[in-house]
Amino acid sequence: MTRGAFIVIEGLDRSGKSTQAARLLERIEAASKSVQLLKFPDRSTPIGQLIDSYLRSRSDMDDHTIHLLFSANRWEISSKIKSLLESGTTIICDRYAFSGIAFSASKALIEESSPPSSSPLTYEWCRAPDVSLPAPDLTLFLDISPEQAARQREGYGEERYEKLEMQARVREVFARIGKEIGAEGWVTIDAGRSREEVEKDIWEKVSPLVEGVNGPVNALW
Ligand code: T5A
Ligand code: NA
Repeated sequence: MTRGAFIVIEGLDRSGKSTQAARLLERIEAASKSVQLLKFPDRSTPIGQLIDSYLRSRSDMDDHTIHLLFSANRWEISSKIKSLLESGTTIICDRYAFSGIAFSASKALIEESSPPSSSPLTYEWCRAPDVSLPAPDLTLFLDISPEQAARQREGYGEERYEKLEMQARVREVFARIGKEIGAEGWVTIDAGRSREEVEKDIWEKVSPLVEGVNGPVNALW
């Protein structure tokens, strides 16, 4: 028996994740397959509303607290993810736990706003709350230089983490995560090209999985 594939799209801010997630959804629907698009943070839940307010700098929070809320926002949807996959639905997920680690682990080194007394968020500490969430079958990392993302993509700089120094650090942490996951589960896509070129590369990687995946849903780490 096969199940649905769990496909995650990751990348820096404004790398084109939502654009590509929507195109991928259309392609899979056009192939008459059952598919659902998810996005993290899911700003629609009560936890998601706290996250939204923080990202728009309408509220402040301790770095540990906001990190755990991002993770809780995934846990509150984790059983839905698992049952959708088991029922044969492919899931496309716009950001996941890897963003959680990359952004929180980066900010500790960058943000002057952290009070001097707060302990830094290490890579290991940031990873811990997401351990044993459903694991993606494939993560597509949309790679773009922070400079290019800022230059050619509208709206850059509106939210809290959209600053060049922060994004450069985030990119380094993503590279570390990609190495740990390994080439089978983590594919880097050059997102500095046209929407069509990026879409074509993504489809090449995803189309074999759309027929279904064998074996149980894995656990993250
Ligand atoms: N975060 C997230 C954490 O700190 N911890 C966590 O656990 C999680 C899950 C919000 C922030 O939260 C942080 C990371 C983020 O800083 P979000 O809600 O995903 O995360 O942010 P959004 O604002 O929705 O998305 P992004 O800013 O990341 O943008 P996308 O989705 O990467 O880019 P997209 O597709 O919206 O495109 C941006 C613009 O570029 C154009 C588009 O038309 C659009 O105008 N564009 C292109 N232009 C030229 N060439 C291309 N190939 C293009 N593709 C898109
Ligand atoms: Na987006």
